[in-house]
Amino acid sequence: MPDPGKKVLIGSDYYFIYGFDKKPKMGTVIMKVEIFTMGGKKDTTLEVKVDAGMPDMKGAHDTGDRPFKLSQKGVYLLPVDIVMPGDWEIKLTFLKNGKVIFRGSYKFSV
Ligand SMILES: [Cu+2]
Repeated sequence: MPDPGKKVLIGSDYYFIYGFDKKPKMGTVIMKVEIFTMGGKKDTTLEVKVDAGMPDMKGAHDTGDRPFKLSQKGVYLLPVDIVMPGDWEIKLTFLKNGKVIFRGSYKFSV
């Protein structure tokens, strides 16, 4: 995926912007995702999940797919625990009516 803060297209109907509440470092970071229709209207009808882990340490810290929670402002939020320095990867999955419509990943170092 493009870097945090950039638009990421989901097919031809939606785009989203994802980010963290702070630059990821040891401890808990809050991931956030905002989804918009192509017309720029906020959309909260999709389901979003994230799996976080260290690619070089398969299975050591993988969180498995966990669903984001929707805030009252329509922002998808989820805390992610960064428990070790090194290379991390988050994998996002977007579903509409239970069907996967987008998968993407982002790697970062802590
Ligand atoms: Cu590790």
